[in-house]
Amino acid sequence: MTDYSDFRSDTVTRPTKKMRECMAKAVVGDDVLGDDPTAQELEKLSAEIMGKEAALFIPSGIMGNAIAVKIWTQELDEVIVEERSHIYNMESTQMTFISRVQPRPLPSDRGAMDPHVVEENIRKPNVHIPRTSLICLENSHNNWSGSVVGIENVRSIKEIADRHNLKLHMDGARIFNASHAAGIPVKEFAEMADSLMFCLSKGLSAPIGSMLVGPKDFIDFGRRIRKVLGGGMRQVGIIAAAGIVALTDMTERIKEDNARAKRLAAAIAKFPGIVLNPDEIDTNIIIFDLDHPQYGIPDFLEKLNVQRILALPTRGGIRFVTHKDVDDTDVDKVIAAFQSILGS
Ligand code: TLP
Repeated sequence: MTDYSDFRSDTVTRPTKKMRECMAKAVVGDDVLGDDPTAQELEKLSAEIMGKEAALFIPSGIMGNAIAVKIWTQELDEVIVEERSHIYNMESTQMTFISRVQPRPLPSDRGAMDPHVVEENIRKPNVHIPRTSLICLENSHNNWSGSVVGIENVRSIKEIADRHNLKLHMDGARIFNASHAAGIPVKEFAEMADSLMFCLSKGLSAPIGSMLVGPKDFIDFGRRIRKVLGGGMRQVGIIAAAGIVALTDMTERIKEDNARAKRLAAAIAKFPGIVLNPDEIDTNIIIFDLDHPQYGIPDFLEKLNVQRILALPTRGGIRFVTHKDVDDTDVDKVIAAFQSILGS
């Protein structure tokens, strides 16, 4: 794959040299027994960065979201989710499978649900219907082409949640992308959420892992649920060491991914058959549709593949994601490929 320009996802990023060095040197212990100092350091650092009481290192983003739903809900409950959200569409119904609760998907303006609509959809207590207990938001929003859900929208929804005694969980898989784009510290987004999950394994380039942050009793219970789900990892400091480098060295670099996506979007939007508004690209994800007499999405992806460019078919068309392991040369290669396939 080395000669490919791989824009399928920021999950393809490889660990940095420093990550590998720190992994090799990591002091480890049995984390399930509570004595891996490196995992504990990563959890402490994550909690500090997000301004929360505690944090839990989890193997994947989905497990973090699943633990949060499990803790904040009871069977027979309902969870308000945005209709294109990852938690609703791309987590193989973890919510119903693990927590036995029902999602209530709501429409949005590029990921931002109307607070009034959210409030209208909170169920009134009644024996026939589920109880609403949780609202989930996603920031940045993957399936809305990496859009940022603005802090004012998040704040309004949090106020509603508080007024109705509901919890708010944020899927912040790419919260650092959202934070840079909005010019708002991650802490401010986290403050609006009772719990937040963010990924180390995406733009931050760690090989594995995500973090769940929230109140101490929530995280203590989360640790038990992680174990039950098979996520108790033993000498996990080896991986946590890379996570520490991700948080200390890699968060500022995320700006470059956002900027590169804007440049790429502006260039490819000009080609005939590309349905894309480049002004809507806030962060590192570009989703565009194809309206071309000659090519459907599979043919177009195949043409790109021949030129050693990888992208993903997704809801709404084709997805390109910028990240550490694609640079300006890769972006130029994509623009040249579009030129050769589509003309001008
Ligand atoms: N997203 C992956 C795929 O599932 C599509 C990707 O390549 O973008 N929340 C959001 C918003 C995500 O985008 C993802 C991963 C997750 C949660 C789940 O993270 P993992 O893959 O670590 O379980």
